[in-house]
Amino acid sequence: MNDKWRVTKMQAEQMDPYYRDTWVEVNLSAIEQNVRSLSHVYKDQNTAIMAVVKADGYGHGAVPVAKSAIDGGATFLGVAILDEALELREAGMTTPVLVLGRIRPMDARIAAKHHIAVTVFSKEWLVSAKEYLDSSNPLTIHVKCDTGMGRLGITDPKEIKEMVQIIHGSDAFYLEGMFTHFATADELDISYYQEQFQQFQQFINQLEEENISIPLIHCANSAAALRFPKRAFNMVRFGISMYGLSPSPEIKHQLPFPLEPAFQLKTRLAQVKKLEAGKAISYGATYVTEREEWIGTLPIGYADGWIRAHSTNGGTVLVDGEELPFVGRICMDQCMVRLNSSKEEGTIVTLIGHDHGQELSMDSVARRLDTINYEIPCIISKRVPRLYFKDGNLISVKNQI
Ligand code: PMH
Repeated sequence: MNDKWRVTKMQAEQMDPYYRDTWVEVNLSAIEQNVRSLSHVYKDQNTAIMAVVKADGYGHGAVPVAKSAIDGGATFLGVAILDEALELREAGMTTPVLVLGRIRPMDARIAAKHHIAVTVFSKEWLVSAKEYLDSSNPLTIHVKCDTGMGRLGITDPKEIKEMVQIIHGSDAFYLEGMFTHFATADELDISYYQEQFQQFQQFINQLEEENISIPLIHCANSAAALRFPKRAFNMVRFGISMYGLSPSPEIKHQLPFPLEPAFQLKTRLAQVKKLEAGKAISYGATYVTEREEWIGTLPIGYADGWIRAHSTNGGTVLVDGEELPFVGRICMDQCMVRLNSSKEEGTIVTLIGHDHGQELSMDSVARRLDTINYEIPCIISKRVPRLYFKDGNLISVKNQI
């Protein structure tokens, strides 16, 4: 058994058992380091780091990622929905959390009870939510401004005044933040980013005109935080690059420090067989062996988020450092690859990550599926256990089924 699989008794208590040969390895040291590297970029300015751990930490696991981000210097957490915020609280985390999406007014009380900050972008919402709140437990609010993303937020800087009147007029609310979100901060052409930034500045000017002071002003996602630190105000929302991935291939060369990817997807050969020429593989019998071929069956399929397009779009895996193609259609729980030679059953197969000095990067896998790197770890399903490594040692396992 490899050394990295050896665990202490205390660590063993953090281990969910799992009974399959397909798993994700999350390198928590990489996450911690990516956050620490960002904090060095901001060492001379008073800018907090929010670790964005929505969607179960972009598929990596929200709680362990959040803890590592905090070890690296993050002081705030961001999620998309209230349930995700409550998961962090249930895990005993007391770090400030902001829900970046809308919550229902009737859920304002539970958010307040758990000290979870929420995003607000309408007066009507405030009026409704007030019915569910009392001054002994005020709800923390960040007002969202739509400066050109066209998603959530007030569009007119003048609306700020009326919202602040309602917020300040009630002991049930505490106004902590104002923010916006960029649509194109990861593009080489920064003109639209600049337009959005100027529009956000209008909202800030409005606050100054009305003599309203708000402790936290934030706008930067990873791309903006890495490229434009002087325009980050006092908090950045660090998502994709905390996981070691570039916000886009175009700006990879502009990043101020090397990012360390945290996510690898591995499986083991379930069966290896030699087929003679003319034998069909998988549903539809779309692949037929041209000669005598070695075929390996992998215990991962589209129900694990390993969708059929990986095969139809010319996907590959690494086995003992060799890049090998998928053959035939990917099934729900299994798929096949063509080997160059006989391999022992149980040999490790890398679908994303490193193997014997070779790499199949998240970016290359995303390109294969004509999508962005964000999407790939998010869609690897809960059926695949997540194994957490720190300093090269396995420290915990999460199996969500
Ligand atoms: N802030 C908000 C409001 C977001 O929606 C996101 C990511 C982030 C910060 C972090 O961005 P980053 O991962 O680029 O650093 N949101 C999304 C999204 O809605 N779809 O893809 C990423």
